[in-house]
Amino acid sequence: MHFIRGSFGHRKAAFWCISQNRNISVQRKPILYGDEASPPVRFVMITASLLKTELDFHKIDLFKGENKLDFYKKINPLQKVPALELNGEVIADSQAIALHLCRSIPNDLYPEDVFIRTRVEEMMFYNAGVLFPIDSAIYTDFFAGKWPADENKLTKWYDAMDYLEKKLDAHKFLTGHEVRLCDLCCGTTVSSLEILVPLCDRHEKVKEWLKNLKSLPGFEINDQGLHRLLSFVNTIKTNMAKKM
Ligand SMILES: N[C@@H](CCC(=O)N[C@@H](CS)C(=O)NCC(=O)O)C(=O)O
Repeated sequence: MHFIRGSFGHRKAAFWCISQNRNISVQRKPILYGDEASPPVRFVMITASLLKTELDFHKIDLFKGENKLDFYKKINPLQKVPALELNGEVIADSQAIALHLCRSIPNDLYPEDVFIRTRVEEMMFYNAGVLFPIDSAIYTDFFAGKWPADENKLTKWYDAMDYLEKKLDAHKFLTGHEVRLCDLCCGTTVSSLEILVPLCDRHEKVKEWLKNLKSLPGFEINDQGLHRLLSFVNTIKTNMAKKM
């Protein structure tokens, strides 16, 4: 086997090889850029793991500001993680990445049934439009030294948890008795903020749901990321305590 053209640059992932006088296109594994401390990154990692889709993980250390480096800005001008590079294209949103992976392989996370899909998307939009922005706003304040958390944001968070509690009243997971894609994205978000803002007593179902998710294969990825996030949270808390 002999390479006739190769490009390992960040924008062009594909390379070609020649074998037995026939051109064969060899596609590299998709590259996932991210930091496991980030809930949307963990969401993509868990999805890929459950689908048995291999990704090359390229660490972008958020705590070293690597998302602001020139090379990464060229990959994702939004300077956010995750980003997935495949076939020379970049997808720069976790929900879009996870849906793309699910649409490529038949699976139960995002089954063919149109109405189940709609229910799954409903909760994915809830994560993207409600849960994640609150999580992100509270964490941004925390890392900027604004602590305790703003009451207004906490109220919004607990209201959002009330809605999940209602959703989980009738069944084990957000849309029914099976785990779906929306459980993964909402679960990574809720478990991340839980480190900083514990759930209330009235959120028993949410706690039970998190416990159920934790026992799923692939969800150890979440624990590893939370562990990394927690170590930064603890460092900041220690520094805050020293200043008091
Ligand atoms: N909607 C995006 C959100 C991505 C996002 O905000 N990621 C955060 C980490 S959790 C990030 O990259 N923050 C870096 C920064 O804002 O500088 C997704 O779900 O992919």
